[in-house]
Amino acid sequence: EGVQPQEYVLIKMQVLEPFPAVLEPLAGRRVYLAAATLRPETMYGQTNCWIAPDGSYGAYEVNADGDVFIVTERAARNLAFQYWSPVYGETRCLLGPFPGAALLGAAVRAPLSSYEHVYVLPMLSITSDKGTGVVTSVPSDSPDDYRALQDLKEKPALRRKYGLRDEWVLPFEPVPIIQVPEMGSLSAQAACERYRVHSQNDRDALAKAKDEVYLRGFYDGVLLVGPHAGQRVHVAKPLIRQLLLDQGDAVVYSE
Ligand code: A2H
Repeated sequence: EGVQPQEYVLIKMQVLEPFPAVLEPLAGRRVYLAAATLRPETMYGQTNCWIAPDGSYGAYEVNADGDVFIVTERAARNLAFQYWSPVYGETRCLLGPFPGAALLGAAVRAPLSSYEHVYVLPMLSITSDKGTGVVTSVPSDSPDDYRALQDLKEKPALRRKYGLRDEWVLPFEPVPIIQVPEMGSLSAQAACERYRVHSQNDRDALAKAKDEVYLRGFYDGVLLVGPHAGQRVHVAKPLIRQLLLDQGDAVVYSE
């Protein structure tokens, strides 16, 4: 953890019924995978939800309304000290710990996404030392997300290894949501091709692609979709963040 507090937006990705076996005791409740993001303005482009298959997660009651968040234990402890916890400083673990792998293939609702629902898929680079251990995937604008999704699409053996069905992966194409001059409207793909990122394990090439996409997208990017279409990313970002919070589709989380 850094010296400065980091403020994330947690996107509430509601788990749709029928629940995966591990969540069956929670049937009938509002259960969310809470994905930590620094880029709320990109939520129009969500295509899936990432978890660490070998990571450890729990289901925690997070407010007086009985909402349940699936996050790491570390994130649950931090959440319990933030304003919307039912009892200050106290976590209420309903289920867990269970491995991320138990969530693979769950269908979730992704707020603002053009896909009606998306699926939970594995990402090996998720660490348990920041955010919630849940990451939402925006392959149009995140080289990490683009390459991890491409790996699953291009490698049937990788899908088989994790027991993933083709229909959880193959239909989900990156959505053009931000136009960047000279890079087009799928800047993560453009940068991964330019820097020859051939797998999510090409860490050096991936780092270069990420630097370019983040800088260019934030300062020169223009939104293509939603109520702020036509506006610059850095202008639209706080507005879309607030829209997600007002709709009840996101909460603020710091650590
Ligand atoms: B971002 P920082 Cl479109 N392990 O959201 C690995 N990555 C994690 C994580 C974890 N435990 N928790 C969050 N993240 C990702 C969107 C996005 C993100 C876009 C572009 C860049 C980007 C969609 N994925 O992040 O280390 C989440 O992915 C660039 C850094 O705390 C989160 O925002 O600075 C970001 O990394 C938080 O990273």
